[in-house]
Amino acid sequence: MVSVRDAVLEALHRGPVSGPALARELGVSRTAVWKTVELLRREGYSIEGEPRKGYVLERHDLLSPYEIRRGLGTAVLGREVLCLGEVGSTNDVAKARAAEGSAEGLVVVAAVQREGRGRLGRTWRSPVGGVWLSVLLRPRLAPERAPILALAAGVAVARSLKGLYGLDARLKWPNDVLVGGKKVSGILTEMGAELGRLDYVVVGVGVNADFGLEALPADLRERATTLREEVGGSISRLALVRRILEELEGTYEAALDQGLLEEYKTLSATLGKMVRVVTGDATLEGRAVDVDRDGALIIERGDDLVRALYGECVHLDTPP
Ligand code: BT5
Repeated sequence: MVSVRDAVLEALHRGPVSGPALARELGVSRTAVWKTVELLRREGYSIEGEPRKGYVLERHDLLSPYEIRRGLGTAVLGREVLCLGEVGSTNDVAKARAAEGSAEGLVVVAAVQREGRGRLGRTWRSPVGGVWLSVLLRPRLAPERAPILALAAGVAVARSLKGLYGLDARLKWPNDVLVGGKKVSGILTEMGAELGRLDYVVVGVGVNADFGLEALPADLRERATTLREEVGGSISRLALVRRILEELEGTYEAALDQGLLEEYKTLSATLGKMVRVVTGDATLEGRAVDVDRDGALIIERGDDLVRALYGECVHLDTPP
């Protein structure tokens, strides 16, 4: 059953409508409509009452499950959506829900992260205005192939930035998203596996969206950028979250069918470059020549080809 609240909101999304017309359409009293509009206003929607048109819903950037899911072009991602204010890390929330048995497709979005995490225990700065989201997946995939999902997320973000803002986003292996050589987005995938079987993968995506560089610490400002800086105007987090989910559903399926690599390679800022990759105990240096089906970087070292499945990658022929 659709609630009166959702029915009124849906009608307002379609365009201006008068109180009496809305009451007739929904089969409720005018007072019920008026009270619902007041409720929506308290939730943060800006709804003007205009003499001839009736109620008009102003453009907004409210992140709510309803707004994210409304007409979303996905079958699986976003089946359940949690929108939170301030959290430690959206990945932790999603992992806790995974352990409780939540289904594939759960999306967790937060306004601010106090303890946003990068890879290898690093910190991810997550001020107000960013898109901080995690998606719960339960793929049929061998655990060692899980890194390919991080690449899928990178491609999804790159496609979204191109599609929404025309930005030429590039991927630095494994999955930093760069605009103009600067990091605008980072991806952290974490998995739960048992006896060689993947139980879940949480794909965490952070995008510096609607804030200026001054919101990041000084030491990051050289290497990082934000969409607001690149586009030169405000960014709708709602539109971006929705687009990322739609693109990610496609790249996720492509990754499972092994149809993702060619696109990943064309977006790569790493292939062809001299690189240094530090994995746990080894340092590999040479020319990045390929990415294989598991998402590993193939490095040419003299006459040898060596493989890095994870690690920290530095481009040697461009300044860091
Ligand atoms: C990443 O790690 O790039 C993964 C970032 C993933 C963040 C998302 S947000 C939603 C979800 N919940 C989480 O807790 N995490 C995920 P890594 O490649 O290790 O890069 C981390 C490094 O990037 C830091 O050491 C800084 O140098 C830099 N950095 C930190 N915050 C940044 C920011 N907002 N923009 C650009 N660079 C940043």
